Amino acid sequence: MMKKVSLLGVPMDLGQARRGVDMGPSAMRYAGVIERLEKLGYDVRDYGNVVVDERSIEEASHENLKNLSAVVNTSIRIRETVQQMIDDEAFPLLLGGDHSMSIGTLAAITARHENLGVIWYDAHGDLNIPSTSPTGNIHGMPLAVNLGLGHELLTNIGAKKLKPENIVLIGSRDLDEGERVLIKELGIKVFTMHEVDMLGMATVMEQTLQHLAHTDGIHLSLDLDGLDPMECPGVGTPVLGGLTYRESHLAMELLAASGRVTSAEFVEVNPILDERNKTAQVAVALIASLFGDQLL
Ligand code: Z70
Ligand code: MN
Ligand code: MN
Ligand code: MN
Repeated sequence: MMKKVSLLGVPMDLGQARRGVDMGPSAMRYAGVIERLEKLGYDVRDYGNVVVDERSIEEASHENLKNLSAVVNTSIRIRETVQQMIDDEAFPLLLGGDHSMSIGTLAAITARHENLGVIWYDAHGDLNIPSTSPTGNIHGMPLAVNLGLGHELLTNIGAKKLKPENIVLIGSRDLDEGERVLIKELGIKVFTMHEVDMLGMATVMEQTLQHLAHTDGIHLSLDLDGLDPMECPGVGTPVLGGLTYRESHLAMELLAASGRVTSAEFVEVNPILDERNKTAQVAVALIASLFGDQLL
């Protein structure tokens, strides 16, 4: 892995209804993310927080897309900053913020790769389009947007699209009907909780890396609600039966050992719903493992 890490906070809460997830980046900073990375020998450049548009009441739900223009404007700013990080040859690490931020992150990263791979570590598929979304929440749509599906104001943010065969979902356990149809139609690789239980995390990661062996870099998009709410209560949409802290550490360690991950984002930390910053602490511990921290 590169020795230069660039950090960007995305205090974004526009992609879903619950307030507080905009404080996620502060919570992870407070939990010592920069210190952990520096201790591991990385040169950390902190870009601070991206400017996030205010919610406006007029456009509360335009075509089943809540806060559409605010998300679009913010995504473009995220894209611009991540492009700078890549030009600077640093590893982009983003802290969120709700998962709609991935629209901007991936817009920048896919453009700079021929064949980007993506690991979506999440209880959800985030593969809704406006016509299938049960909520109109854009944080349920970013992966679809990056496949080129959805409102064109969103799909136009990135010039290049992800390839369905370059995506692996891990930890899925709350998929909407439209998302299931899309997963089958596009043949996206998914390790639901059923597969994680059957195979064990070591095999899941081995098969994930095999599936993405042909890609020229891997982006890890880790939604903290992929973990079990017992260990990560500070998320907006907790779903029972999630990945454990230990499984997630193992996943990060195996990714670190592979040397294949070229960018990452840790999202959906909501300190208001958390217990003593536990979820942010888990996020920072997982970040340390992803960057090569070892037990011995
Ligand atoms: C649901 C929807 C979602 C994240 C929840 C939930 C989506 N499928 N995404 N938390 N990160 O509203 O589309
Ligand atoms: Mn998500
Ligand atoms: Mn989720
Ligand atoms: Mn959520």
